[in-house]
Amino acid sequence: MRPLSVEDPEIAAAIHAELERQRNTIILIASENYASRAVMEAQSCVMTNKYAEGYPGKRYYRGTAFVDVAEELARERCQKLFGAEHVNVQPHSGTQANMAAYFAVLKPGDTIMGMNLAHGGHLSHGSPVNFSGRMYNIVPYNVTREKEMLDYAEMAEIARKNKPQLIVVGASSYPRIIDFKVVREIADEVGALVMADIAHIAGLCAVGAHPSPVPYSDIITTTTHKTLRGPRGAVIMCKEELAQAIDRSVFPGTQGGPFMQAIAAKAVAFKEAMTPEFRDYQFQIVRNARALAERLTENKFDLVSGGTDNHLMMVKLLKEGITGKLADETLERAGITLNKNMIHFDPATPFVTSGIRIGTPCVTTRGMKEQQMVEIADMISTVLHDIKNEETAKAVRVQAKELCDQFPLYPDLTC
Ligand code: DSN
Repeated sequence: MRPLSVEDPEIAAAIHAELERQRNTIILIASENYASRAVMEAQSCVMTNKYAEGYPGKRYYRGTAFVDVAEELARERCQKLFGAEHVNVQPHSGTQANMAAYFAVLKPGDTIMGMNLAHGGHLSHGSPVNFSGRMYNIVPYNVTREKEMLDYAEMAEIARKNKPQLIVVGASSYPRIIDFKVVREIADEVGALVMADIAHIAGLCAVGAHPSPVPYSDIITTTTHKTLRGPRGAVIMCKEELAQAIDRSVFPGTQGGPFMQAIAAKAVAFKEAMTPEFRDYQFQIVRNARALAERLTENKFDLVSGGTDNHLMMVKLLKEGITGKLADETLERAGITLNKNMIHFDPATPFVTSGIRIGTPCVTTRGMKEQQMVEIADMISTVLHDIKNEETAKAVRVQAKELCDQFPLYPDLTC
């Protein structure tokens, strides 16, 4: 029972270095966030020791009274937060949630319509290298070349032609509002179910900063660690009539013992998400994204679809002749962490790419507002416009650190 720093100084040092990295760099990865101290405490608690296969009140192990309390609270709070009919809080990750959802309502070989990964979708929405693309007949839909947004008329055409059993709607790099109501209408016309994967925008949906998919979806999956700002993990929400199929598909269908410490932390995050502060935070994420996008546009960068309605934007670097890979590597040396990303009709490979994705959840959690977004946009622009000059990256690194110092992160944590 020795402390980590004594038991395993190498891991303790790596954790400490990661804390310092998070403190001292500007993190713009659209899918990341900083969980609260309470969420992290719950996530590293003694519930990690407990096996609890099954569900509250019907477990395959004894000694589950207290983990049952945590799982019931997580379910109830998530249900209330989103207005969902049924919730399963056990999925370990977004892809596992999607797998369980597919297994609940589809047979191998059934047809899924999902957003093309290269146009902003997710691996688990039917990429050929993922289980989803290998097990199901995938019919992708795209954004248009002109507006660089979803074209619902084209989506309807594809649905009429292919008669999917399931339409998956949701994205990992799409900067615009998704019209869940129209997707429902398309699905109803062809007799398909709708699954909304709101991993990126869950926090926004919870407070009305993005329209909710709940009235229009049979199943909703989301991770809990992105805009929702909880622990790493996922949940599935669904209509009451699918509750049993979803629960069976998670356990015993695709998972064994749930991570009870993660479920406790999800419960904490859902409680936090019902506060007025969380609501303000989500709307500030969107205002910050808009301010950053506007300044990048003023600085002559091209944004996919010309801007953003949510927490992220995609910058096309074709005109500048810079790859996404060179951009994210150089920006990291300048103290700014973001990721390269395919843009639609990208001539480069997924490992190189012609774009970068920028998101505001992390910097907004630090308390930054529109004024700081302008400063960050200018730092990014300075680096990208002088990408071969290492001195420029070094100078921006000093500015990035100064900005981070004004918005301290986890001031009381030591590791
Ligand atoms: N890998 C996540 C992202 O960065 O968007 C999605 O799961």
